[in-house]
Amino acid sequence: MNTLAIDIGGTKLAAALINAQHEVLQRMEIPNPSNAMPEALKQALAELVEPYQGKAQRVAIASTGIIDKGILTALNPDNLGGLNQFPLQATVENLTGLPCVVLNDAQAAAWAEYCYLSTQFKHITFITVSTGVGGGIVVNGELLTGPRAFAGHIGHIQADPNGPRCGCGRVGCIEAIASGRAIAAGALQDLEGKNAREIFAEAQSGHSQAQQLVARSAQAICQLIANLKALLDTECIVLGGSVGLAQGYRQQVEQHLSTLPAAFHVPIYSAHYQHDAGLMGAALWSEHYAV
Ligand code: ADP
Ligand code: BMX
Ligand code: ZN
Repeated sequence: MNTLAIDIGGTKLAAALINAQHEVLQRMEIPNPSNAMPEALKQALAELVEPYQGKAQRVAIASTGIIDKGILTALNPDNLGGLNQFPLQATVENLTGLPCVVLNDAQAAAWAEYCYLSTQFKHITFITVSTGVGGGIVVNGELLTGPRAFAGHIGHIQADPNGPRCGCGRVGCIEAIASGRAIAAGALQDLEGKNAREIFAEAQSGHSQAQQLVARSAQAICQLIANLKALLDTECIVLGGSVGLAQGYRQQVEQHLSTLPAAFHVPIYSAHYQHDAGLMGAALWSEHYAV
């Protein structure tokens, strides 16, 4: 049985075939059109699934946004061009003629990382620091999705009541301070217009404003982790997303966390499945549900 796994992020769409041995084959990526027109996402999905026609028996999708009963709604419309009530599951079932399972990208990644760690831990929290900041929570071996599929949207916990307005409409969300978009939005002078990847490269070569932007992000994620520890007594944190996996970032978060009281300490791992955690998690979830 091959699963066509799809990961819809605020910046990119990825797809791959995942076989029965859980190997990731024929991976590809295209940019997310980030357009409010549902037709733009539909076209991008058509382009993405086309090379896989006839090669898979089911589809599993991890997507940014609130994914409730197969319908995608952006919580932070800035990250997805304001898409609202997009019929994701039905669209992909029509495009491929295959059964399709859909869940939030960070919830999916949490499931993959939990499956990998399950002999060691029963309570883990995955945090993606990427275009936005997302989360997936596993408690006692169960993925929390919630009655409205909203569980784990930890990027929208308030970090600073005087902070920048978040695209979700709240003020000072962690996402508005720590995400890739927030890092880019905070850039001034010679850094203005650069994306988070470029700002990280500047920080590596000693640019002090770039270093401050990265440090501000890492500090906000550290405080989020301390809050999660107090709320859930989670046994470990798994960090993913391109910012979360960037060189030196996890170490900065660990450094800040080590300065907090011991009760808030929790081990932090980089995602075992790296940038494929969402793809793998969706595929494993579809097996779990045997669609
Ligand atoms: P998505 O949000 O689509 O899942 P990513 O996890 O790649 O995608 O996150 C995209 C964000 O990560 C963007 O803000 C981008 O600038 C930033 N980014 C990409 N590569 C790197 C890198 N090597 N170092 C730091 N930031 C990166
Ligand atoms: C946002 C939100 C979450 C998502 C998180 C990470 C939208 C469109 N997305 O908080 O659902 O899990 O970003 O998403 O409101 P990514 O695009 O950074 O991978
Ligand atoms: Zn928010």
